[in-house]
Amino acid sequence: MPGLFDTIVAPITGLQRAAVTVLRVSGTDSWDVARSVFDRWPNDPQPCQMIYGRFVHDDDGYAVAFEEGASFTGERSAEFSIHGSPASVRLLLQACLRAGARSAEPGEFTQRAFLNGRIDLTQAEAIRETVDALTDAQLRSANALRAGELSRRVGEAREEVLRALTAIEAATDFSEEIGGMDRPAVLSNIERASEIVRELLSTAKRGRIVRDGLTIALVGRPNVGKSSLLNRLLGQERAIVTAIPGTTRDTVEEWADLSGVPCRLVDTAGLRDSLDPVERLGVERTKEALERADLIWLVVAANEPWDDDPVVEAYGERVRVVANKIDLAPCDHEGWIGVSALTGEGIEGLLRLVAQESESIPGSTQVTVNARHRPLLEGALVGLVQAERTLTNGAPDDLAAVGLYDAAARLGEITGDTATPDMITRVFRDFCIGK
Ligand SMILES: Nc1nc2c(ncn2[C@@H]2O[C@H](COP(=O)(O)OP(=O)(O)OP(=O)(O)O)[C@@H](O)[C@H]2O)c(=O)[nH]1
Ligand SMILES: [Mg+2]
Repeated sequence: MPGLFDTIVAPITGLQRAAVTVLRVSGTDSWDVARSVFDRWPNDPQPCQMIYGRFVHDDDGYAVAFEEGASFTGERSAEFSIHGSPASVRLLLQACLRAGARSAEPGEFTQRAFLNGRIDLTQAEAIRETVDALTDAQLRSANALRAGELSRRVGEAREEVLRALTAIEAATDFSEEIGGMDRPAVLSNIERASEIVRELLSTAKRGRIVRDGLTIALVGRPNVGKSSLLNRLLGQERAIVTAIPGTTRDTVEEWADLSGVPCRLVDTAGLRDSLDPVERLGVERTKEALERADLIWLVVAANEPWDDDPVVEAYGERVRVVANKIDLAPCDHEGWIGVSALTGEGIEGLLRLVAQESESIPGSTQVTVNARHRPLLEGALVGLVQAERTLTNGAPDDLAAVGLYDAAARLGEITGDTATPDMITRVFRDFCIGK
């Protein structure tokens, strides 16, 4: 990003037309910029107090001053609330640019907050997640991350690793002065660190479901009513339904909020051996959908005889059998969920099942790890396990330091303590202007 110390400006509310839009100016010269564009800017502004006045482009509104160390970015800054018409926003932006500010890059306000030590990398991610949250569960999860719980736990694990490392290094460098290493103490440091890392990793699946939704694949033989079920759950005619077997050729994905759980429903091409090349490609895609689904609903027709299905065997515990068309024949199979996509009967049972599968997701405030944290935690665990093995196998103690250094670096990358500029840029890459 250009000029880390430039004074920057951008609207921090949405870019669409609104009653009010807020512009933020951040950087050493922000108060001078404010003085140039706002007629009532005091010589000695009181921080966090709204002042009513007129802006140079002849709109009226409020201005607020923030002191260095007590603003979102950690820098001296000013915020202007003006009428949110495209013209008013554009004219005030231009006035700020003329007064010496430059336009903020996407994510630049948050990046400065990180660089100034106001937040760590996980909290920066949490800001993006908070802004992007569509469901209650996503907002709660983002808030938990923003509160810094993950950083605290990762920090504790890293502290244990650093203690173990210090003990090993000291014993290697000053063995004559301090005698041998306290092996049990070092091993228990490693053990405690591993425990925290394992515990955090155990939240990864739930984290993914909260963030990306529970992926549910609807699969089964042609014509059993998979697309009809999808449409019924969405409350709209999303997928084509006909009486002709092989109607769905490609996977159809759609978001749905089922019992408060964000779900990605994937309707698939009916599974059968076909010579039609298009249908065969569709069946290939069905197989891909099976691989990545959290949950597989094997749809069968209640009015047709049941053969053991290879899907149950191949995907075992992820599969639930949904017997559709119970308006035509009853479903008395133990453990199956009977529904009718046509009449809506039994759909409530299916929704209850979703809520059960997602366990406590909607009400949970527990912090979870995301797709960036997970491989770092897994890598850290590998280093910890290697170090523990080295120490218990009678290999030279300083060899254990290799795994521990690696673990400490990876844990530090999660919070940003040891992240390279490249990694930091990657975190901020998906932010939008004004964040
Ligand atoms: N009676 C009854 N008919 C249904 C029900 N659900 C679907 N159908 C009918 O079954 C036929 C097939 O429905 P689809 O939803 O296209 O079935 P599909 O499993 O998606 O089929 P493919 O895309 O070919 O794999 C249509 O004629 C639907 O109207 C139901 O619950 N009861
Ligand atoms: Mg279909």
